[in-house]
Amino acid sequence: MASFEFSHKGLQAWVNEVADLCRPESVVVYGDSREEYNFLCEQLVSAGTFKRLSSSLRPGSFIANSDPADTARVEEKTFICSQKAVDAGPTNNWIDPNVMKARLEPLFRGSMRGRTMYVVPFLMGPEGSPFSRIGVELTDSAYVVLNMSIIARTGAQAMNALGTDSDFVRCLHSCGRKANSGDSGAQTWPCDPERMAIAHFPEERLVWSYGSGYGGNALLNKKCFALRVASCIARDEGWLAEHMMILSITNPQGRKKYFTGAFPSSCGKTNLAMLKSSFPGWEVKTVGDDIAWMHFGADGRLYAINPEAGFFGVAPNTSVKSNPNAMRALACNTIFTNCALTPDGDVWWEGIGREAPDGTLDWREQRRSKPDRECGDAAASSAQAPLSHPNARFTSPAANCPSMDEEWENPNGVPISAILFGGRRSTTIPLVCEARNWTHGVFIGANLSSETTAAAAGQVGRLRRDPFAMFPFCGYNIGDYFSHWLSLGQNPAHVLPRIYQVNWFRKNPQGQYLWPGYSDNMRVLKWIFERCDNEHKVVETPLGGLPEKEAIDTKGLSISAENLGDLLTVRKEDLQTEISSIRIHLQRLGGRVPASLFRELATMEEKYSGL
Ligand code: GTP
Ligand code: SPV
Ligand code: MN
Repeated sequence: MASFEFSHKGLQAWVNEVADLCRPESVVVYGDSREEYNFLCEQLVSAGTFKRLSSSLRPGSFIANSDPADTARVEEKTFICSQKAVDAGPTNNWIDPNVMKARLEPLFRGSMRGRTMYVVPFLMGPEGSPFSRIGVELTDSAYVVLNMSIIARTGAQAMNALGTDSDFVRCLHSCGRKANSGDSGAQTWPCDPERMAIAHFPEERLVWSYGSGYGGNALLNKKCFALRVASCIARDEGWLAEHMMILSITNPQGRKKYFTGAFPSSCGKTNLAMLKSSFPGWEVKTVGDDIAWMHFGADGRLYAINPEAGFFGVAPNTSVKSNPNAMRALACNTIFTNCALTPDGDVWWEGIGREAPDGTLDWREQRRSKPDRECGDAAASSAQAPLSHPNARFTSPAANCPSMDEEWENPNGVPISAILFGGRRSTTIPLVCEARNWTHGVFIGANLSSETTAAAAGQVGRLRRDPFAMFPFCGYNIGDYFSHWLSLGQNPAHVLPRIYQVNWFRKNPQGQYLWPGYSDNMRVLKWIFERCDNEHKVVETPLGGLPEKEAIDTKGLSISAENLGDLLTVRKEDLQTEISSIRIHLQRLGGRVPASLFRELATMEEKYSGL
């Protein structure tokens, strides 16, 4: 049992308290040395949770398959337990904090029996940055520890930051065990999906997660801390914690700008952040692929840091063609979850760009042979059960990624020139449009929408409004969140980034994408870059300013004039539906939605009537 002495009294007290409750067999502090990392990998190989991949094809890498009932974030079982229900607001499941604790305590009681409890201090953000924050996760999952050590800064960097008295966010995690599963703790993927709960106590800077070992449910540094709890801290302190990628773009004259972009889960952040430009002289580099913490600096500009140190990226459709930088990042020292395993010890997924060899094991460890082994787009082979799970993921260190920007760990962050909002919209939303001003940009963010994806459990392809891509991640009342964004725009000292809406996913009536996407998104980034320098005219529409057709550089692109026309057309009949859908959405979000967003809706309607 806990025989550890921490010089940090608060940490000591909390570790003792949790060990008393969860009754682990031992308590181990994870220090992030090579030896500790390898030891845990070996342990997971012995337990059957990990399989080591071929050391020549995929050195230092492992594959894990989760329980089929534990493959994605579970939004219905995610709670914001603020003191008052109204502070959690309409987008969150709320339960009184005392009620939630009384419900979860019996589940945590003895939940770590027969297991080790790992103490994992972690730092979110670059070492020495005034914007970085500390957390400690207590977990009974070695799989979680290893993933955390890749996507967050664990070990000495975190310990040093913690010191003897620094504040930290408390993250308690137990996989639990299914009722009647015995006490052996020997399952390869322990979990308790029936009783799973991911509970946030924002006022206490505390997270309790029980019953899942997967992704954002269990790697508590990521969505739980860096978005849900951090969004509350950011509101209190006047900054922003956002579900945004961060990239840099350099033009042929060597001038560089940084953009952030909010896209809902599995809607293209990682791919955009790692975009490989095909335009001579233009270059894109990566700062972050999922989360941005942003602060206004002394010069009035908005600066962003990436609080993470690695990627937990969507595997399906990642290929040398679609995302060569990600393929390099996952070439070694990577953990793959719910991918398929080839007979020669490599990973495979739909859309990897080559055929699956005969005898490939699918993510449920079933051996598969023709005609399942089709190569192609994940969606195209949906007639067969896919070999990889649609939310299969790779966990890779940023240090592996050849496109990291030289400033990606700048403690002060990088200055942001433009903010992008995008989602999967098969109709209505054009390839790109520009917000008229900050308030209109906040209106665009507030109404962001997408067809749902496999990143969260539930139906895929259903249109939902996902404000700022934060619907599942904003830790407080979304109306207050909109007000927070609006208020930052009212400070005359602030030099505001421009705001854009983009849509790579518009389809023709046959269901085919109109836009090639991926590296060709560069053509849109280039237009935005030039707009930030006041180049080009825009065509005013009720949605915002569209590019003139010839302003999008299509050199070397084989796209029909008709398709490009469709991508840059705002249809009156589509707008009518969009306006009523936005009205329902904003009304449903309730009384705290700022009046200025309804005024923006009225303006949109006026412009629509004038068409
Ligand atoms: P999370 O990690 O869940 O937050 O996802 P993300 O926003 O980082 O999305 P990601 O870049 O991983 O892309 C998700 C899926 O969309 C992958 O299967 C991509 O191949 C696909 N995708 C990304 N960009 C594009 C694009 O421009 N066009 C098309 N058609 N698909 C894309
Ligand atoms: C997302 O769903 O937005 C992700 C994956 O980035 S997870 O970490 O599981 O939340
Ligand atoms: Mn994400």
